[in-house]
Amino acid sequence: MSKIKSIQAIQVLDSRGYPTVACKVATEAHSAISMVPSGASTGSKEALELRDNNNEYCGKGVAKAVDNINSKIKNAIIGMDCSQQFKIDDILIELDGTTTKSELGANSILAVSIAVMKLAAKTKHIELFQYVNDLFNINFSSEIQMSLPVPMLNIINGGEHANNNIDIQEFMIIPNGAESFSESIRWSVEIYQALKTNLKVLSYPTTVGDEGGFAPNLNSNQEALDHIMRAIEDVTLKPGVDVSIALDCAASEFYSDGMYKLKAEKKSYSSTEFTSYLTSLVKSYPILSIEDGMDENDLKGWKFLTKELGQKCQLVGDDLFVTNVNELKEGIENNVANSILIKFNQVGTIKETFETFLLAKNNNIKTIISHRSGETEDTTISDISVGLCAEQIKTGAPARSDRTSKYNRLLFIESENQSLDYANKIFN
Ligand code: 2PG
Ligand code: MG
Repeated sequence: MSKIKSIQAIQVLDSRGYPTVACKVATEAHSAISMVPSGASTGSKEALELRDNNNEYCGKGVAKAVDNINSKIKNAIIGMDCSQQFKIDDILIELDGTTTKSELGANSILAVSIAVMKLAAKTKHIELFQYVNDLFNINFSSEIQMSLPVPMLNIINGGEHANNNIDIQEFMIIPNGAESFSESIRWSVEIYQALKTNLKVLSYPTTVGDEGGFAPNLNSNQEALDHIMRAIEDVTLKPGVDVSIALDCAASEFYSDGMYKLKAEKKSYSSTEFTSYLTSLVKSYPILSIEDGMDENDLKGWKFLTKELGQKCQLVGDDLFVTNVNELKEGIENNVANSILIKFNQVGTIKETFETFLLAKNNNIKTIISHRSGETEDTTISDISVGLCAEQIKTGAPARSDRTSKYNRLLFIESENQSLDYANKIFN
């Protein structure tokens, strides 16, 4: 028995300089700390992030969420065995009692859920990724293996993540030809630095956006793609063979009155026209993956996009599925998208995150474990990606410690566990 002896939450800062919830949970012998991330381009059906909305911290304080942990949540789970993750998560869900976690806040609930999981791994003296794997397999009578994920690295930032004119939120590289996780990181760093040099030469600013990618003002989305192609070639890698491209359109952010409105290009598209726009990009560039290519409520658009590009491309539902098992079920029934972004703060507990992941696995939906644009030094998502054998991880540029901490954790896992598979076969 590893009884929880103490739970303490405080406000700390995230990578955007706003408060977020940190939680420390301890047994007699061990303790673990979690910090929750926060999104900017959030899906409307995400679990609620409780903010104070008062005159402190520009209204972004999380004192209420912290208080909820230090009072109600603490009273409910103190004395429980920290290895009873699913039971504890059930208690948290019940204590909140709402479908959106609006009573206690998904930020308070998730902080506890993660800290409990980390603590249990420590009490068992095993690595977190190993514990994640055991937890999943035992609870779902499953036999998933472990592997290192293929990274998707965001090197040009736009949309809600940057103060520039680019409409597409994320231009990412997938080093799909690399033989190992460390090789994929090396290639990505070389491309990132080549891109920086090229932007400098062209007198573009090399300041970065929320996820560490460069954020210049450009004339079009194609221009961003051209810069990336050139950077890949500059380091003598082959676009499409060694390194491919992924986009997160975050299309809900530029969809209004039934139209997709691109401000950089001063153009407006219906969902059929926007599908043709994306199809032409896929024809001209080695794009392997498109996330949120349509607005989260544009079902007709999603169906059309999936029909047109679903065989050629990974089509990822982020705002569309919000890591919610019911939303994913509906998506499967409607045959929209073929991959899912998994973000635990969209749903609020480890248990629910795993349930969504299980449904995806059982339906051959590819899984991408993801950071949020507001991050901390917490690297739990790296361990989750390995422990759940997720095909991919998306965690920003290979720069800025809120992003590199996740890659660095994976580099350590790789170096200490040489027998782990690398999930590169998915694209090859
Ligand atoms: C996304 C995420 C992470 P945010 O849209 O995929 O890149 O952004 O956390 O702002 O929702
Ligand atoms: Mg997204």
